[in-house]
Amino acid sequence: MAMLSFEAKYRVRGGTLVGGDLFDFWVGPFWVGFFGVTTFFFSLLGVGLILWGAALGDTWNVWRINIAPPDLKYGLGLAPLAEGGLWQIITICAIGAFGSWAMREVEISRKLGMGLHVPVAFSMAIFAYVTLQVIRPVLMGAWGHAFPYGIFSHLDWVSNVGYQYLHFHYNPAHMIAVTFFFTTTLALSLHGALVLSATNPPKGEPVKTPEHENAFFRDTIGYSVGTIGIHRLGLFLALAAVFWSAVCIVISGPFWTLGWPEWWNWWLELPIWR
Ligand code: 07D
Ligand code: 07D
Ligand code: U10
Repeated sequence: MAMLSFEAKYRVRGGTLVGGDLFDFWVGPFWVGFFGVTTFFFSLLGVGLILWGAALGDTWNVWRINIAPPDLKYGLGLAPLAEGGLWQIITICAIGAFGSWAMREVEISRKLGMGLHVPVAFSMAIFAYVTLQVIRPVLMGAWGHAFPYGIFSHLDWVSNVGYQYLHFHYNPAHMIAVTFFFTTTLALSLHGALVLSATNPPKGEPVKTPEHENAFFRDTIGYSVGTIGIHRLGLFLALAAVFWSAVCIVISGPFWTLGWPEWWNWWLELPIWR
């Protein structure tokens, strides 16, 4: 495996939280670490169990493979392997693998003397997943409320749960989440376009600087958030999108059981209309 010229400088020991020097080595381009081993273990076991679940099912069509959570009658108990038990162990493996991956990012950040922004960001995705698969089902009293593992089947779950609340677009936290997702893509496209426009001037012209970038937005909208600011904003927008997603689903069921359009009755019931 060829090493990039600068890699040797950064391939130094240290930064580990668990295992000391024991797992402090590289395999090809990948740094291993204690949490690399646990990621590897949980991923392999999880994928193996998914294959087992697929073998028990009635299709090898990748779009239609489905490993469902236990029936609601099992509540928060353990289910037989073929009736949701596999789903339960796969979920443990998934949380183990995602958590290990985040911890591996922490160790690598420490090794390189960097901030923990990347693992913090990934933790927000894990939080959304745990909200869907653990927090909400526990609040509702059954693992059967979680989503199934399958490409089309998880889409069916989203649609069915959406329609259980009549019109999920009326969920106010879903509105906030969707707006943050849209704003994230707007911000990234503006940033990508601005940087490329500054670094790719017409032939013969010098490459432009952040001063030009600032000036472009000051001329256009009267304000520039700045070169570090746009990255802070991007991270905030993306994390807020996922945070509000978790909120929108955890309130559906545990805290609001009617259709979401009815939530807006508070508006009609304001005393000012009386
Ligand atoms: C581009 C980084 C790479 C990651 C990829 C995903 C697997 C699954 C497993 C066959 C942006 C790898 C996929 C390992 C294979 C089996 C058992 C990330 C990038 C390429 N979804 N979802 C997809 C997951 C949920 C929803 C695609 C995962 C919720 C809708 C892919 C999770 C809800 C649509 C996928 C998860 C939901 C999708 C593309 C976990 C609300 C689509 C994902 C662990 C969040 C789209 C057929 C992508 C699609 C799609 C994976 C959860 C809704 C299969 C791993 C329950 C509406 N989801 N999803 O690019 O085409 O992500 O579906 O939580 O339209 Mg989903
Ligand atoms: C959960 C993914 C976590 C992933 C992890 C990593 C691997 C490794 C390996 C590639 C959260 C996995 C990694 C497996 C891969 C390799 C090597 C991310 C997660 C940890 N909706 N809706 C959302 C929109 C409607 C409904 C969120 C839009 C309908 C329900 C987002 C529309 C109805 C739920 C969103 C729309 C409905 C949601 C999803 C438009 C259906 C949820 C993003 C334009 C009839 C879900 C927490 C997210 C949610 C959710 C957007 C329409 C129902 C805000 C834009 C009206 C039931 N919807 N939706 O959460 O909040 O990502 O989940 O119509 O549960 Mg919605
Ligand atoms: C950004 C940026 C920026 C950059 C950038 C980027 C953001 C300005 C400077 C980065 C962005 C990009 C490159 C753009 C593209 C990225 C995306 C679109 C995001 C999505 C990414 C993907 C889809 C790629 C996903 C790929 C992955 C996750 C890699 C897959 C990895 C593996 C299969 C290996 C994982 C490694 C592990 C688990 C750790 C180490 C393990 C090994 C090496 C394996 C060997 C194992 C061992 C030695 C341990 C032994 C294991 C044991 C004993 C357990 C076994 C147990 C059993 C029971 C078997 O802003 O700046 O530029 O570039």
